[in-house]
Amino acid sequence: MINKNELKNVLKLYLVTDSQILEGRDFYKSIEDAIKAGVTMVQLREKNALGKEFLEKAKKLREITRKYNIPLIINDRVDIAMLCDADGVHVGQSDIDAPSVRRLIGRDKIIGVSTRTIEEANLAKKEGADYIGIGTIFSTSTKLDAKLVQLNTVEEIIKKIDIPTVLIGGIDLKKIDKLKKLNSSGYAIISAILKENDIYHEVKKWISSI
Ligand code: TZP
Ligand code: MG
Repeated sequence: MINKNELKNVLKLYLVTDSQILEGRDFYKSIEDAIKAGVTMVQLREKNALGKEFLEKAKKLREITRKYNIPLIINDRVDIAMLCDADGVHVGQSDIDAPSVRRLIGRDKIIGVSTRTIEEANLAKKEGADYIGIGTIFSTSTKLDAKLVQLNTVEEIIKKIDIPTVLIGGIDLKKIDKLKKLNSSGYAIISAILKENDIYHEVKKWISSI
């Protein structure tokens, strides 16, 4: 069980999964390599998997993340999170609302909510989110329907709302310097890590630059 006071630290380099980006490379080995190199939290995000496959992946990732003492968050699916005893759930604006998620998963688990505006961020905090995702920061081919958030809005949310934050969307090592001054607790990354052939080496580079 993760201590919520640790949340800011574990958001630092938050790996979000996408099996498509791996293009046939081994899913579990890829995630384990990233964990060994230092990612601080993992979110299982499976937009195309049916329940059975999703649950199987969640259980296996639970074993791997436990071995390294890394929190595991499940995207969208509260049922899967409960069944694999994940550390929490991440929901977007069109998913089950945070208070309902809380009723199901209990007060000790983590709820993350995706936000794009100061109003959404305020509401997420009020409704009991433990952290908020802010994005899309830069355009990305990983999520084509994503809408960009201006950097001054990101800055305003981080300054005005007292809640751990993670920035997401199109973030890579070249763009990270631009974001550091915003003082987000961390960064959520898919392709800039998972598209690399040497995931371990890539994560090491991230660790030294953030
Ligand atoms: N939500 C907003 S952008 C995004 C999600 C899940 C995709 C982020 O992926 P990448 O490859 O790091 O841009
Ligand atoms: Mg969602």
